[in-house]
Amino acid sequence: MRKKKIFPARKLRILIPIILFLSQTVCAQHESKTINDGWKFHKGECEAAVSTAYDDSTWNSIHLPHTWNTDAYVEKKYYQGTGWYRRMLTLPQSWKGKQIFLKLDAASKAATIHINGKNVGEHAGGYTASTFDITPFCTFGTPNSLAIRVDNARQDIPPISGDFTFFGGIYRDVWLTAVPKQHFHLTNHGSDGIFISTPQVSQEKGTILIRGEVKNDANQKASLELEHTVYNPDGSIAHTKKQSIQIKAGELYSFRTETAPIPSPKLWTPETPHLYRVESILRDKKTKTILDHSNHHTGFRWFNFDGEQGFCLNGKPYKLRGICRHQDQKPIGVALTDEMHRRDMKLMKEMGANFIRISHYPQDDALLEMCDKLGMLAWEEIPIIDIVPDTPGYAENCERNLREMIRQHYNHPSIITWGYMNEILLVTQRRYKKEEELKPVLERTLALAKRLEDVLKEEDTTRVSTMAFHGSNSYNEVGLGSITDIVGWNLYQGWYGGDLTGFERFLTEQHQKYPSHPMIVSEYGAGSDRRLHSLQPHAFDFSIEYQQKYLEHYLPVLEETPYICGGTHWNFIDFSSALRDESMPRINNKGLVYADRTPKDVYYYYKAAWRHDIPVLHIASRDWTHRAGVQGEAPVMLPVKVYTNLPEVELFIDGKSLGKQKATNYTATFEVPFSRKEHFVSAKAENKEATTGIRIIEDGIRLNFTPTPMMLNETNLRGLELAVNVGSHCFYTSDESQLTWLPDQSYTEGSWGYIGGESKSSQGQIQNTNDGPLFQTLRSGIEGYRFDVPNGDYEIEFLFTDIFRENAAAVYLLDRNSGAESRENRFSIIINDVVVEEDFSPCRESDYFQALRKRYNITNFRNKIEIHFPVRNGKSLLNGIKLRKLY
Ligand code: GCB
Ligand code: CA
Repeated sequence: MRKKKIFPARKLRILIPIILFLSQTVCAQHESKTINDGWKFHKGECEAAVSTAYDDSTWNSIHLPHTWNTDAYVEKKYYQGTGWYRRMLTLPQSWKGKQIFLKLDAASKAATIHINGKNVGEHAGGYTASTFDITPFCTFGTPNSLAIRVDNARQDIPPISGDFTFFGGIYRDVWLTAVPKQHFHLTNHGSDGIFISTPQVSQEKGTILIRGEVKNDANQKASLELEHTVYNPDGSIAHTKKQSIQIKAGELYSFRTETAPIPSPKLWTPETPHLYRVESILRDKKTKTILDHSNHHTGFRWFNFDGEQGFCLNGKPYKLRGICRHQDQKPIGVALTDEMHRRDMKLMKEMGANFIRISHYPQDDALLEMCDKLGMLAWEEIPIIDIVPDTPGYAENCERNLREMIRQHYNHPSIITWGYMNEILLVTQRRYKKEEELKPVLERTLALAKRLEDVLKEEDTTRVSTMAFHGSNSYNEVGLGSITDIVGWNLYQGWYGGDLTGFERFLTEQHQKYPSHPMIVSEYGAGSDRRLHSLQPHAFDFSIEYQQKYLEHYLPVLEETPYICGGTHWNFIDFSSALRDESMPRINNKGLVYADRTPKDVYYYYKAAWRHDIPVLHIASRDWTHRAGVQGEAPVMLPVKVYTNLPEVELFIDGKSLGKQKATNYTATFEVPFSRKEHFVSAKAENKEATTGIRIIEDGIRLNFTPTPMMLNETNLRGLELAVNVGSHCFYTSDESQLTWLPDQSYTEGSWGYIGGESKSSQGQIQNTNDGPLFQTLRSGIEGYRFDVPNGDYEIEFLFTDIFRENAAAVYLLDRNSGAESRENRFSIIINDVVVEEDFSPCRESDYFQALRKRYNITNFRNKIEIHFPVRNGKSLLNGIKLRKLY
C-alpha cells in the first residue's frame, strides 16, 4: 500500500499563503461567462416585468439563443412586436469591487435592459452586439432581477424592407463579465476595445499595430503596465512590448503600439490561413497582478481591387469564389448554436469557396472566427435595403450599426470589405414613379450613402467600401455608383427576366461604361425544389434542373472574365423569407444546400469547379429518386448528368457500361435506358494521384422508376395510376405519397393528353395542400382531356385551383405574375357525355388559391375516355388529372 502523504503543519503554513496568492491573481482577472440558461420569456408587452417583485412563473422557460418567430415558417404576418425576457442574476461576493458588464451578442431589433427595476440602457440594432456597464445597478451575493424588453417592430432601425424574415428575440449569446476597476475599454460599441491592423505588409516584412483604450473605473489614479506579445503561427514569440501608464480616476487612456518589422511573415491566404496571436495584458504596476487580458488573431495579407484586373491578394490575381449566407435554419429560425454557424463555414470551405458575403447583416462571432481560421475572405454589411425611409432616427441608427459592425469585427483578417446598402433603388423606384416624388427620396439616399461612406473611412482605412445594386444602370445615373470603392451587382438575368446571356451582356456593358469600377457579382441564383424535375427546364419552374442550367451558365462567365473580381452566389442556404410564396411558401429556395444543409446537386458543381486538390464525382438530380417516364417502346431513355472535376467519366446502369465521356464545364451527361422498377446507376472515373498512381473514384445511386405507357391497351394497364401535372413540363413528386406526376402532353390518337388551352402558372401559395407546385401550374381554356383506354372501370381525379385573381405581391419581390387577369371561371365537366359537374366554379367552391380535388368512378363502354369542359364564364381550367384502372 502507498503511504498517504500528510503535510506537516509547518509546511501548510507556507503553502496556504502561496495558494491564496495564486488564486487571487487568477480571480483578479477578466472573467467572462455566458448566461444563456434559466430565462423566462413572454411574448407581448409587459411593462410590469421591470419590477423586481414581478411574478413571471407563468412565463415560458427558455434558453438562449431564442427567437419568438418560428411562426415565420407558417405565417406571412409573423409576429412583429414586443417580447420580454427575465432572469435572476446572483453575482458572487468575490465580484464586489469589480466592474460588471452585460453583453448581448444580438437582440433583434432593439433591447432595453432593466436591473432591479432601473433602466440600464437601450440598444438599437438587431445584428450587432452591445455591452452595458451594470455595476451601479447590481448587488452582490443576493439575486438581482434582470428584465430585457426586445422589440422587432421598430421602423427606425434597419432593416425595414427586404426578402428575409426579421426574426425577433435574443438570438445570440448573452455574456456576463467581471473585471478589476482597470480594464480595456469594454463598452466601445460592443467591441472589446482593442484594434489590430498591419500597417506594413509584404513578402519581406510586416508590422502589427495595436490600438485601444484602457479605462480606470476606480476613484483613484492607477499605475499600470501594459504588455503586448505577438506570437508566430508556430507559437513562438515574435515580439513583445511593455509600457507603463498612469490613468486618473474615471479616465480613458489611449494606446497605440506598432511592432518592429517581422521579417518574412507567413502570409494569410484562404489556402494558408496563418494566424498570428496578439496577447494584450494589463497589470498593476506594483503588485504585477493581472487586471485584464485579451487575445486576438491577426494575419498578414494585402489586397487590391481593380476595374481591369479584378481582385489581387498578396500581389497576385485572385478570383473571389464566394457565396452569400443568411443566418437562419428551418425550423429553428435564427437561434442557431455556434456549432451550427461553424458547420456552415466548414461546408462552404469544403465546397471550395474562398469568399463569403455575410449578407445582409453582421453575423455571429463564431462565423467570423471560422473565416479567419479556415481561410475565407469576407464582405460584411449592414442591412439598409430597398429604400431609405425618412423615419426620424433611422440614419443615426444606420450610422451606429455601421460603427458597431466595424469595431466588433475589425480584427478579423478575413474581412476585406464593408458594405452598407443593398438594392437601395429597388423599392424606391417602384414606389415613387413621379419625378417630384422620387427626387427627395434619392436625395436622402445619396446623403445617407455619403454619410456612411465617411463614417466607414473614419473607422477603417484598411478596407474598402461596397454596395450591392440590382441590375439597373440607374445607380450610376443618380450618383451612387461612384460613392463606394467597389460595386456589387445582383444579377438575375434568366431568372426574374431576360435570358441567361443577358448576364454577360450586362457586365460587358458596365465594364465598357465604367472601366475603372471594380465589380463583384454580389448575387445571382435560381430557385429549386427537389420535388420538381424537368427534361426541358426553364426559368421559374423551380426544377432542380433549371438551377443547374442557370448556374452552369453563370459560373464560367465569372471564372473567365478577368475584370470581374468574383461572385457570391445567392444564397448558400434555403432561407426564411416569410413574405415569399412560390413553390415552397415562406422559403427562398435559391440555396446550394437545403435548409437542413443537405447539399443540392449544384453544391457539387461548384465543388467540382473549385476544388482541384481532391477528386469530385457526383451523379446529379440525385434526390429525384422516384423517376417516371412515358414509354413508347421500352426502355425509356432519360438523361443522367454527372458533376466531376476528373477528365473522363464512365456511367453504368445495373453494372452495364454506357460508355465513357469527357467532362466539359465539369459535367458529363449520358442517355440512360430505364426499364425496371429499380435501377442502380453508378459512375466511375480515374484520378491520377501523385503517390498511389491511378485511383478509381466512384459514385452510385439507387433509383425507382415507374413507366407509363404511351399507348394504352389491355396488356399494359394493370396497376396503372396515370398522374399528370397538367399545364407543366415538370415531373412533380409528392413528398407525402412519393407519387410522381408526369409532365403534360397534348393528345395524340391511341395515347392520352390535353386538347386545347394554354399553360399558365402562378407563384401564389396554394392553401389546403402540401403539393403547391402541382396546383400552381394549369391549362387555361382547356377544351378537353382524352385517354384512349379500353373498356372497364376507372377512377378519374381532377385537380383544380383558380389562380386568376390579382395577387398583391410584396413590392420588393420581383414578381412575374403581377398584373395577372382577375376573373371568375365557370365551366361544366362532361365525361363520356355524362355531365358530372354543371356550371362548376372552382373559386366559388373553395376560393381562389385553394386546392380542390374531385374524384369520379366511371365505367367506360366506349374504348376511350373523353372529357369536355364547356365554358359558362371566363375560361375553363385544369391543374392536374389522374386516371386509375379499377377493374
Ligand atoms: C436580391 C436581394 C436578396 C433577395 C434576392 C432574391 O436581389 O438582394 O435579398 O433574396 O434578390 O432571391 O430575390
Ligand atoms: Ca399542374
